[in-house]
Amino acid sequence: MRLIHIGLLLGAAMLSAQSMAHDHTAGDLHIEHPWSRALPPVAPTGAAYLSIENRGQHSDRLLAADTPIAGHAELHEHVHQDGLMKMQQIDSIEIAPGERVEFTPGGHHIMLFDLKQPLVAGSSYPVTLTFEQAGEVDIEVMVRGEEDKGQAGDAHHSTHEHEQHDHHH
Ligand SMILES: [Cu+2]
Repeated sequence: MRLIHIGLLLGAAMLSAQSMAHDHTAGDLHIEHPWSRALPPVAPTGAAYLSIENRGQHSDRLLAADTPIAGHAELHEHVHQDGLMKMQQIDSIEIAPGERVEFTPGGHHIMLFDLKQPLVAGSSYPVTLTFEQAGEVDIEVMVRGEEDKGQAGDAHHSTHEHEQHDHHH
């Protein structure tokens, strides 16, 4: 645990792509690049993004997310409705065998309500994911500032398509 923390501190100090590359494997699930966008201290809500790959033979479902830095967290998706982009809560997300589910701005995300601490660039916070099969999985989410834009995730999806999208509930 101590080694992990030192790694995070060094990564944050360098603000390099390396600092985002802390993957997590839980059974058949491989979780990559958990990150949040840095927000002003007054922001009441935030969002976390990541990708989950199922390298096993059996389907799993992400059922819930929880973090001590927020009053509560929900699984959300974006839907196009009447020409508008809207968010709505979903109960769970299936991660089928051999598939990768991406949580990205403008797509699925973990919505954080009643933030108890600001999302400061370079910091990180813990999130517990609950899966139907894999059970509870603890991950660490990196908070990225503007200068880190485009470094998380893969090049095949845009990270800035919906960055002006507000989270209103
Ligand atoms: Cu949301």
